[in-house]
Formats: sequence, C-alpha cells, structure tokens
Amino acid sequence: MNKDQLEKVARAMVAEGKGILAADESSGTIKKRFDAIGVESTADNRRDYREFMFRSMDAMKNHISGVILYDETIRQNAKDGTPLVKLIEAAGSIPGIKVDEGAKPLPNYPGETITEGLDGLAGRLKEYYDLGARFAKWRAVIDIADGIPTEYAVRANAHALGRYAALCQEADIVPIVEPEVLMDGAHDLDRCYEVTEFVLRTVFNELFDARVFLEGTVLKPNMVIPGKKAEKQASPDQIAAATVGLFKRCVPVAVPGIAFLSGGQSDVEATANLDAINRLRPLPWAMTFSYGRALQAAPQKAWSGKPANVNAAQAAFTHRARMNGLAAMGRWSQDQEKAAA
Ligand code: 5MM
Repeated sequence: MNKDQLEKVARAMVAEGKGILAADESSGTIKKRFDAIGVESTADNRRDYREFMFRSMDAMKNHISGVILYDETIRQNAKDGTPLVKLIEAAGSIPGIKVDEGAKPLPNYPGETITEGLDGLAGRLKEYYDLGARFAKWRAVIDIADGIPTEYAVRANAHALGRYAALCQEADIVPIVEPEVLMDGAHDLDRCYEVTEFVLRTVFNELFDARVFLEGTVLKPNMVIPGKKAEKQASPDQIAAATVGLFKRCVPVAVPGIAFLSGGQSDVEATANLDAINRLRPLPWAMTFSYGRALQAAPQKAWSGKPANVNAAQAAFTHRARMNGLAAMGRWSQDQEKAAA
C-alpha cells in the first residue's frame, strides 16, 4: 500500500472549490434517466452523453476533481477514438470507478438490502488501476421505514464497506465509502439523525477493524435531512447544523474529506444545503459534493439526445458545477444562481 499516494489522491478529490461528478449510473439507472428525456439507451448515446460532460473544459478543470465511472464507460472511447479516461485526465480531473455490484435483497430481512461485489474484487481493482482508476466507490443503501433499518442490515453493509475499503487500498486505489441513508420516506429530521448516527458509528468501527488507512479514504454520506414525504421540511441552516453537529461526533478528523450525495434533492436544494454546511467553517474536514442527479438533471434535460443541443447542455452542466464549487466554499448565493442561469 502506497500511503503517500492514497492520501495525495484523497486530498485532491476534495480540493478547495471542487467536487466529484458521480457519472456511474448502472445500465438500469441510465436507462431510466434517458427514458425521462426520450433518448434510447444505446452504448453510443451513453458515450455521447458522457463525452460532452467530460469535454466541458471550464467545469472539469475548475470544479470537478474526479469522475466516478461505470465499468462500460471506463473502457469506452470518445467518438474520435480517444479513451474517455484520457479526456478526464486531460482536464486535470481524476478517473474513478464504481466497483459494487448493486444492492440486493437481504435474505430474512424484508425491505432491506445488502450490497454485493466482494468476490473477485481484488482482481477487478488491479485491472481498473491499469485502466486509469485512482479511486473507487461502493454504495450501501439503508432505507428508513417502519421497523427498519435493522441492526443486522446496518452491520452487514458496514462490514462489506470495510472489506471493500481495505481491498482498494491494497491496490493503491482510494475508496469512497458511501453509506446512503435514503431520503425517500416520511421520516423527520430527528429520525434521519438517529439512523445516520448509528450507520456512521458502525461503518467507522468496521473501517477500524479492517485496519483501513483513514487518511486515504473519502466518505460519501447523505446529509441529515427529513424524508421527501415528511410533513415538515427543514431549512438549509437546520440541515447544515444537524449534519455538521452529527459528523463532528462520528467522523474521525483523519478522514480528509466528506463528499455528499444529493439523494433526490433538487439541484438548487443540494447546492443551497452544501453552501449552508460550508458557512459553518472552520470544519475539521473538506465538505464538498459527489452529486449524480443534482449535477446531471439540468444538462440531461438540455441535451435530450440532440447533437444541436450539446452547447446548451454543456453550459447547463458548467453552471451546476460552478454553483456547487461555490457552495463547497460557502460562497454561493441565490443571486449568483439566477444571474448566471
Ligand atoms: C450516479 O448514480 C450512482 C449509481 O447508481 P446505481 O448503481 O443505482 O445505478 C449512485 O450510486 C450515486 O453515485 C449516488 O447515489 C449519489 O448520486 P445522487 O444522485 O444521489 O447524488
């Protein structure tokens, strides 16, 4: 394990004013996104779509520290034959790879899942390193509803995250550790706090037990936020106070950075909440974004599969990347959002 390299990459992933583009939608998920804009999910369309984002130079150079890719994308070439990985590197951004094989039903625990993908992972990581990946991602999914999550499901998922992270570091790849507490339910902010606290404590216990080098990791969590169907929603200041307060109690300062998922928040909501979090500086870690939907919803809509729309779609992507870059420094405002739109 090259600890210096791991720490250097982890710090670069959360560099000031930059964050991560989560473009690792699996085939099923990207099909859903394309269905919504009336685009057929073919390999060429997926390539064209991701290519225009990676060629958005201003966004990539100034605001996107790294890109999480899916297995298909890390092997794909741009239309002119250049590997997509090279486009990312040319912009000074770091290629990464999703290595989990998805959340599958957990036997005997209705409504809960376990993320699979540990078998053969050591070999796959070696191959991904050779293809250019310098970090990886594994997502555990924890749902909140009546009677769930159970302690067993949280422990099983945390254990897998620990084993994944240790395998990554052995391959000189920085693990993004993503325990996602879903915001799909009707639960309130306090319930999200309680579940996220148990999840984070359990995950860090497993990382300690697996002897993971924390300085060479990045945490990708949910914010502490009420469920989408909750009667009472919360303001960015309330979400920021709950999130930072909880993380200070559960996340070791050896972790260089926390890169949030957007989890179904609207794009501007995800930016406003990240901004409120960074207005609570000084913080013990960099706190930035690793957004999928909140970075891509606008460019997807603007593109809608038409080559003539590529410039507008790149502008939409650049705008969201810039707004989130500002939020990652606590310097975003509604006025900038509107002025640049
Ligand atoms: C981009 O979506 C990622 C892959 O999802 P699937 O494996 O379900 O296809 C997803 O893991 C994503 O990286 C995180 O959920 C964060 O994305 P959001 O959209 O929540 O910011």
